[in-house]
Amino acid sequence: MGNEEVSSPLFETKRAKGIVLYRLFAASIFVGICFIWVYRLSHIPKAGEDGRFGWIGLLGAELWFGFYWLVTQASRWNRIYRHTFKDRLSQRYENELPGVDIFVCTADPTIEPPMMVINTVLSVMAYDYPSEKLSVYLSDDGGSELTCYALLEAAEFAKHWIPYCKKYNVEPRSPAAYFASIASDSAGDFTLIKKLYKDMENKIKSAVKSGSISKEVQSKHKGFSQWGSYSTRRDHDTILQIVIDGRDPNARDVEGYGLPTLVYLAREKRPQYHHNFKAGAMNALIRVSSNISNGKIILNVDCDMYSNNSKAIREALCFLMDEEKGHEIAFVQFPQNFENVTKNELYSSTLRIIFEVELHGLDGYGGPPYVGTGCFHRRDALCGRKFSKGYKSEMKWENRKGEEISIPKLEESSKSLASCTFEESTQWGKEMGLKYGCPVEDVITGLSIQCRGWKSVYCNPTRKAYLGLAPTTLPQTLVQHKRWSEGDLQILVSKFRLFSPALYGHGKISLGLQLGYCIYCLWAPNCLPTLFYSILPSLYLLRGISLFPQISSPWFIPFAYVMIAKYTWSFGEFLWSGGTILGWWNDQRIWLYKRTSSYLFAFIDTILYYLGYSDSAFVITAKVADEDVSQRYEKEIMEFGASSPMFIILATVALLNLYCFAGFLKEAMTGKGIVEVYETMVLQILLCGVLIIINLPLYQALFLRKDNGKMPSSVAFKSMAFIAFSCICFKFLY
Ligand SMILES: *[C@@H]1O[C@H](CO)[C@@H](O)[C@H](O)[C@H]1NC(C)=O
Ligand SMILES: CC(=O)N[C@H]1CO[C@H](CO)[C@@H](O)[C@@H]1O
Repeated sequence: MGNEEVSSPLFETKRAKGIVLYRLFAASIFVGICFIWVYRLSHIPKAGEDGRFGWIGLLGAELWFGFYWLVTQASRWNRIYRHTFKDRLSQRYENELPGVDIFVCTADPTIEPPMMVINTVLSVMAYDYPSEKLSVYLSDDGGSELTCYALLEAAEFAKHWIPYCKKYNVEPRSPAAYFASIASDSAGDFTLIKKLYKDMENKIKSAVKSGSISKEVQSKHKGFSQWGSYSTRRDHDTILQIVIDGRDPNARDVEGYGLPTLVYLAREKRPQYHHNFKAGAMNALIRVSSNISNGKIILNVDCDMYSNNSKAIREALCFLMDEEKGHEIAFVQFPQNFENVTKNELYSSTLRIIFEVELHGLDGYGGPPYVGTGCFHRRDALCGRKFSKGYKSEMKWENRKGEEISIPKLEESSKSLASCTFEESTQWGKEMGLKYGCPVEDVITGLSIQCRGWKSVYCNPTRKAYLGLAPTTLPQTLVQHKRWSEGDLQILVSKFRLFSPALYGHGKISLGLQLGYCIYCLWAPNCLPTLFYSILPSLYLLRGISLFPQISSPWFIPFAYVMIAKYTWSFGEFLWSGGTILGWWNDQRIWLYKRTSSYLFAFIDTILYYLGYSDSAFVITAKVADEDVSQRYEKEIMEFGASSPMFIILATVALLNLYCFAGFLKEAMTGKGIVEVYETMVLQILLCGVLIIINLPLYQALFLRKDNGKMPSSVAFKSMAFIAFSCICFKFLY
C-alpha cells in the first residue's frame, strides 16, 4: 500500500453549485421583506379607523414570517454534498471492518405485522458485509409470541436467502420487495427461493390469523416457555432469545458460510415503571448488545424501513473510518424514503424538501439531526462519550471467539440488562443512550451528542438506502406532524430548555446549526400567523376594507416581488428534487393544513403541558390500511373519514373563505363595480381565491362525495355554526 493511497480520503465533500447566486437572491428577498415591514409599520390605521385590528394582526404575522424565513435560510445558505469511495474502504480495511449491531424496533404486532418486521430483519441480515461481524437485534415492545415465532421462521429462511442474495447480487434484499419487483423468472434457484418464502409466509400468516402458536411449534422451541410469566404486554419478565449465535461453528447457511447473530428481545415491562417508549427500548438494546456482540457501530431502523441498498454499511463506514476526519463523526444519518407514496404525494409525506435540500444545508453547519431511523452511530458517542481532540477510537474488529460462554449463560446475563430496575439511579436516559421524556427522543439525543463536541454527517446516495411506509390518510399525517412539531417545540421551551439549541447549544454548536434546529423547533408557533393570514384578509375583503397596498402604489412592488420570488423558488426547488407539478401543489395544501391544525394543537398542548395540565400521548401511526382506504389512496383521493377536531378547523377556514369570496362578489357586482375594487384589493382577492382553489378537495369531501372517506357531516355543521358565530362577533366589532 503506497503512502498516496493512505492519504486519499474515504469521502469527499462538495459545496452546492450556484451558492453565491442563491445568497444574492435570498438577500434580495430579505430587502423585499424589510420594505413590507416598513410599509406595515408606517401605515398603521389610526385608532377608530377601519381595519386597525386587522392591520396590527397582519403586522405581527409578517414580522413572524420574515423572522422565520431568516431562520430557514440556515438550511440553504451553506449546502454540501458528500460522496464516498467504497473501493478504497475495502482495499484498506476489508479484513478489519468493525462489528455492526443492527437494532430493529417494533411495538405492536397488529399495527406492524410480523411479516413486515421480518422482511426488514432479513434485508439487514443480508447486507453486503462479513456475516460474522453483523448482529441483528429485534426489540419487540409488543412482547408478542407471534413476532418471536416469525423471527424463528425468518432465521430458517435466512439460511437460504443470504447465500442466494450474495450469489445473484440481489437488490433489494427485503424478500417481499424483491419478489414484487421481479416478474416471474422461472430459473431454478428463483423458483425454489420463492417457494420457501411463500411457505414461510403461509406459516406465519396462519399463526397470525389463529392468534397463537401451535403446541407443536412451542415444544420445538424452548424459548416460548418464557411466555409463562407473561400476563399482559405491559406486565412481563424480560424475554430474550439468541436465535442465531454467530460464533457458533454450527450456525451455517446452506452453502456452509457463517450467519449473522440474531436476537429477539422483549424487555421487562411492569405497570409501575415507565417504559419510555422507543427510547427505553433502544437503551435496553444498547446494553444487551454490548454483552452479546458489542459492535463498535450501531445502526437502528424502524421495523417498516427495509434496506434498499446492500452497501449502506460500507457507505457509512467511509465516513466513520476516514483517517483524517472520521474520528470526529458520531453518527451518519441517511434520509427516510418511502415506498408507499403515490406519484403526486397527496399528503406530501416524502418530506422531499427536508431530505433533499434542508439536511444538506444543516450538514454544512456541523451535521444533520438524528431522525430516529436509518442512522449509524458510533457506540461510544451514543453512550455519552464526550469528543476530545486526541480521541482515536479503535474501530478494528476484535475476534470474540476466545470467550467461551455458553448461550444459556449469555442469555441469562443479558436478561438482567433489560430489566425495569436496571436504569434506576444510573445515567441511562439522561447522559447515556437515548434521552427520555421527549416525544422526539431522537432529535434531542442527536442534539446532545453534537453538543458534546461531535459532528454528524448526512449521507444521501442516489439509490435510497431505506424505504418505509408513509401515512396514507389525512388524519394519520396530521397526527404525525402534531407529535413532531410538539416534540420539537418542547426541545426549545418546556423542561428541556436547557438543551434547546438557543441556550444549551450556544457556544457548543455553530450558530448555523442552532438556527437549523430552530427551523423545526419553531414549526408549531407558525400556526397563529398562518391562521391570521388565512382568515383576516378574507373577512376584511367581505367588509370592503383594504389591508394591502393598491396595485398602483410603489409599496405593491415588495409584496409582489417577495411572493413571486419565494413561490417560484419553492416550485423550482421541488421539481429539481424530483417532485411533480401537482406534487408541489399538494405540498402547499398540506403545508396549510399542517400549520392550521397539527401545529395549532401542538402549540396549545405544549402550553398546557408547560402549565402542568395534559400529558402528551405517543400515538403510533397505523401501517396497514383497509382495502377501501388503500384504493382511494392509490387514486389520490384525500381521506378524511373520522370526525377529528382538526378537521373542524380546516373546514372552518375553507368555508369562511368561500363565504367571504361569494359575499364579496355579490357586493362588487351590485355596488362599486369590479374594476375599482380590483384596483384596491387585488392581493386580498388573490389570497382568498388561492385559499379556495387549494381547498377544492375539502369542499368536495364536505358536499359532493358519498364514499366512506368523505368529511363527516357533523364536521360541516360544527364549522358552519362556528362561522356564523364568528361573523356575528366580527360584525359586532365594527
Ligand atoms: C431501490 O433499489 C432498487 C434496486 O434494487 C432501485 O432500482 C430503486 O431505484 C431503489 N429505490 C429508490 C427509491 O432509490
Ligand atoms: C400498507 C399500505 O398501505 N400498503 C400499500 C402501499 O402502496 C401499495 C401500492 O402503492 C399498496 O398496494 C399497498 O397496499
